Amino acid sequence: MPLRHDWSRGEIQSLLELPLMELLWRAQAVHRQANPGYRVQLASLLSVKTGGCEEDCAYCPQSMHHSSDVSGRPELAVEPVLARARAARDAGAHRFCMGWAWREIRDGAPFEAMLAMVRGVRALGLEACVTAGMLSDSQAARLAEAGLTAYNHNLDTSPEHYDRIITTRTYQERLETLQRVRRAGVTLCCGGIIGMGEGTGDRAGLLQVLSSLDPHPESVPINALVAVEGTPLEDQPAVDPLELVRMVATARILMPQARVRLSAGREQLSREAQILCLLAGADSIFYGDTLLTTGNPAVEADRELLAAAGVQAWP
Ligand code: SAM
Ligand code: DTB
Ligand code: SF4
Repeated sequence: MPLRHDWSRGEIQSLLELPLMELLWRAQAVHRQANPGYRVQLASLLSVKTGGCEEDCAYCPQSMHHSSDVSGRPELAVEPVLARARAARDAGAHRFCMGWAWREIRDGAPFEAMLAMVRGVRALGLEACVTAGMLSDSQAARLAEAGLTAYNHNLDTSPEHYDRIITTRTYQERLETLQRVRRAGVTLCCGGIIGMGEGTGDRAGLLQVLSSLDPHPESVPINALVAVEGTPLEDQPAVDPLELVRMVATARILMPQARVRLSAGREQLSREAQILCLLAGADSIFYGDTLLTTGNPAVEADRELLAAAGVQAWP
């Protein structure tokens, strides 16, 4: 089937609302063709610069606008980061993702350190991903030159719901950042979060924008909100795991070749719910005991999960 970039919001909403059995069947058919071995990529995550961020993303414990601001942790230097990357590789990870709680990248010593980290991670034989907010064309080019595999920058939600979640930067600015990354020849990691009070129409809206990108993002993280105390979203009810299954399945159908990453929120999911997400077409998980500032299932638990599901770690 040819890849489509013209899915309408109505079509996407109809997929999201299909009877679950039908939705899973369709997603599996697409997934089986795109990834016949059901291989799952293990990506490890490390927060290099934690907290004190100028943006006001309502979900994020790293925003200085919230009482949950987790600043105070020292920014990590190149060597300790590469030691963590080596340990992640030795534990079986294939991708190493590094986060900076920045509104945007600025030139200077921390950016030079970021470039050294990217080169070091690549030299270990790992894919390297960075998430650090907005960037300029020349910064994107320098990251590409350092060997960066992917840049993560999420759209998070629909254009309509976005203003209720973030006021300090616009949806349009996010789209422009994505274009800069693409123009530099770095692959895109771009997805969103469910459980932030959005409706099904908003979820369809997010997936509509993602699937209209041409080419599709190579990587699409689907996060379930981790409601952190001190953030404006601390009292959001937990999302129904089946909603996450629906989101993953629909992303898989719309973007057959993308790596659909079952991201934040796995600690709140049963083993069976996670396996349903794999069945729905998720082909990557974050691997390691922490995400950026919150928890993630233990490495041993994830090894058991993959064994129970009968899927292989990538490659
Ligand atoms: N500051 C950079 C940025 O926002 O682009 C990079 C780091 S930021 C923490 C990366 C992504 O993590 C966000 O775009 C958001 O989708 C996700 N995220 C942050 N806090 C989360 C939470 N509490 N629950 C689920 N996802 C979250
Ligand atoms: C993404 O979409 N999810 C990851 C990664 N990209 C950087 C981050 C999840 C963060 C969850 C909250 C935290 O641990 O601070
Ligand atoms: Fe800052 Fe990123 Fe958190 Fe938003 S999501 S507050 S930009 S660290």
